[in-house]
Amino acid sequence: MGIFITIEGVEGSGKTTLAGMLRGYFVEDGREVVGVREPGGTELGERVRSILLSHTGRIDPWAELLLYEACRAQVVEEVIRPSLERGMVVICDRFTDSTLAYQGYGRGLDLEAVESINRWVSKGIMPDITFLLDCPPEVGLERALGRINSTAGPREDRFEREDMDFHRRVREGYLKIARMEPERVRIIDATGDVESIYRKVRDVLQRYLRT
Ligand code: T5A
Repeated sequence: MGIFITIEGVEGSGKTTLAGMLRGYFVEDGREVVGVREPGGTELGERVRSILLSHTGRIDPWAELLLYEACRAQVVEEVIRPSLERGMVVICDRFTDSTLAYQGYGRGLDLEAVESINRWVSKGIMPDITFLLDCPPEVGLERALGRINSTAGPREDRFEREDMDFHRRVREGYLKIARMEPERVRIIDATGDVESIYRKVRDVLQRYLRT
């Protein structure tokens, strides 16, 4: 089996940036790497992603949960499982912890129900290691907004428009998950610059790979 790495955190915490750097790290090391994002990663998932992020009307929280899980079911079967079976490194920008943090802690859906659906949909596939890029939501949203205001950037999405209390619940939710699973979920202070965050992650990863 390959290695399954997930990257988690609040909006704009630097997940996509880090995912790209980690892909480079493994490629240089001569490993075969596949990068995916959630929601997305498959044709079906990318289509559902655009509904999830740009729908302007209200989406019922359970409907929202099931749309995220539908994307996950597809990407697990189409990309993650076969890549791991081929011995590849899979780097996933968000996975089941996002659902527990956003739909569970953020939206207030029943945590056990969310965990149970997560388990069904990921069919026993669990990340080997998860990097939680932790920063106050204000910091992440400012970065995300900086990108939106740049000419090439996309417009803000449904979650970036949520109030600050929602984002704080999401962050706290992530920290609770990390406290419950300290072996798997490594908290990385994501308030610094890109290079220093990458160095911290690379050090943890190298120690993990040696064990
Ligand atoms: N969601 C997702 C759920 O509710 N439930 C679920 O189950 C799942 C899977 C997905 C949305 O869906 C929700 C969560 C999300 O709201 P997304 O676009 O994939 O949306 O997620 P975002 O977190 O919104 O992704 P972003 O691209 O906005 O944030 P990233 O990936 O954390 O940050 P990144 O790397 O793109 O960086 C953002 C900007 O900051 C700069 C970058 O250059 C970029 O411009 N930057 C830094 N600037 C200063 N210092 C640093 N250290 C920086 N790192 C990056």
